[in-house]
Amino acid sequence: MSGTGDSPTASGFGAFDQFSPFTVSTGAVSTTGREWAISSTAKSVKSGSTTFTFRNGGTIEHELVVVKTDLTLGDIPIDPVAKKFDEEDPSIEVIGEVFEIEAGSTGNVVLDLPPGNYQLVCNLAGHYANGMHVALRVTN
Ligand SMILES: [Cu+2]
Repeated sequence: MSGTGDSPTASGFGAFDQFSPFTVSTGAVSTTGREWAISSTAKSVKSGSTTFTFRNGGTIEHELVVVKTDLTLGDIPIDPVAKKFDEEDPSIEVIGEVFEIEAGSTGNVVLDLPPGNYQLVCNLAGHYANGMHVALRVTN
């Protein structure tokens, strides 16, 4: 507690946002689903309001569910009868979704994303197990 307190440290610059090794998209993620894959324009986004665009590039109906989970991509447990995962499962948190849309259609949803690990998936019967999932990381 010396009296000569406030030594102004050299730069007035605050902490710059750190760079990510991944593609960081500012608040927008474009995805395309088909049999049997989902592609995404971003591997990583900043937390906060994010607009998801989902284009159904397949030949049957698909959906885009935004799931926050630390489970390995593709490893959300599937109910053998329903052939889909339970969206209330405590090991995941469904943040929101673009509800199922026709082939050739595009839908959007704006979601507020906390930081963490995510999977963007289609949870129609059989679709997740067939490979309709892609990872997304949400950073601070
Ligand atoms: Cu699907």
